Amino acid sequence: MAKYLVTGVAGFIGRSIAAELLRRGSAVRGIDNFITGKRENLAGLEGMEFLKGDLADPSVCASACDGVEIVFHEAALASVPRSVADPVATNVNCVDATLNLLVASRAAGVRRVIYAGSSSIYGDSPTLPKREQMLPNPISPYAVAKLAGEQYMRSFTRVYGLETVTLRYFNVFGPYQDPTSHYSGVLAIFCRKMLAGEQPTIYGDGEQSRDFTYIDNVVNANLLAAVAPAHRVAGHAMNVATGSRITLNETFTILRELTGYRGEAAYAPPREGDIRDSLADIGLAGELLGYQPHVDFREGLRRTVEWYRGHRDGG
Ligand code: UD2
Repeated sequence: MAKYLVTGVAGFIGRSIAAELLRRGSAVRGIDNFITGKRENLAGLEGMEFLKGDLADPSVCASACDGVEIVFHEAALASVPRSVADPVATNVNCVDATLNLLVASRAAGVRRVIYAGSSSIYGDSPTLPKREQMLPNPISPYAVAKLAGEQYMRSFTRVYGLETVTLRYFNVFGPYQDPTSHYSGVLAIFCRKMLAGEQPTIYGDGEQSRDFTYIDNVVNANLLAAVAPAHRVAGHAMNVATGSRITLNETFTILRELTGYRGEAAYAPPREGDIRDSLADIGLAGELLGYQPHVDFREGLRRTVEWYRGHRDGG
């Protein structure tokens, strides 16, 4: 019987958590509906029990949670612009799915749910770095949905005693991230295009900044959140990031070195719902989990480019 459930296991974050759990010899169940997850991402996870299903269906959530002790809830319809184009789909796949999963977790006697929160909930307030006690100020429907998910987490701890932990991820990147959709993360898109000799597009003036976080740091934070004592972490939300930021223009320059792309970037108008600057204070995750980012931005980007170089077909 699986001890761990990973939702969104065919997405790059879910897949990376599952791979590490399997590497450590744990029994893992994974679920995905393949709306954005890729079947190819399940390669290497053969030791895992896999369920194809949609968390919007409560009976699917019940089967997924059966016998599980700890849930890593990574499933979501990510992307700010996707939510601007279709806010209802984002709500169904982020909010309804999360509530169904929590209800099923409670019914199945799951001990802890660790939730993939998002830095987008901080919105565009000029204060940097973002600290957890700041008032959330979501702009896009995606940010609203991610915030609703974390409020449900907190509620289920307070009302039902289910241990929940929200990890607010800051712009995660790394191997297995889908580079093929225009809703993909910017670094995945840029790596694929620049390795193929195609011109990337920067929306806005390129001076927007992000606290881009390499995937291994996020996996590590999740595993720490799984073992942290409940009295320290249950019902809490904390930033998971590197605590440093870089502009898109600077990123483009580094990627030119790493990929060998010699052209310039194209510039286009800023995206709706975009925020300007993002930077985390990671002190709370350090205090509550013992979290430290072990892989910095440059090293993470180097590893990511190498991975895409070996997977030119987009997977
Ligand atoms: C948000 C969240 C992030 C995560 C993600 C999921 C913030 C600060 N971050 O990421 O934590 O939840 O949503 O989707 O809210 N861009 C280009 N060219 C491209 C693609 C993107 O210039 O081809 C720009 C885009 O306009 C933005 C930046 O790159 O300014 C980052 O965009 P993104 O979609 O990678 O991530 P973002 O910040 O919306």
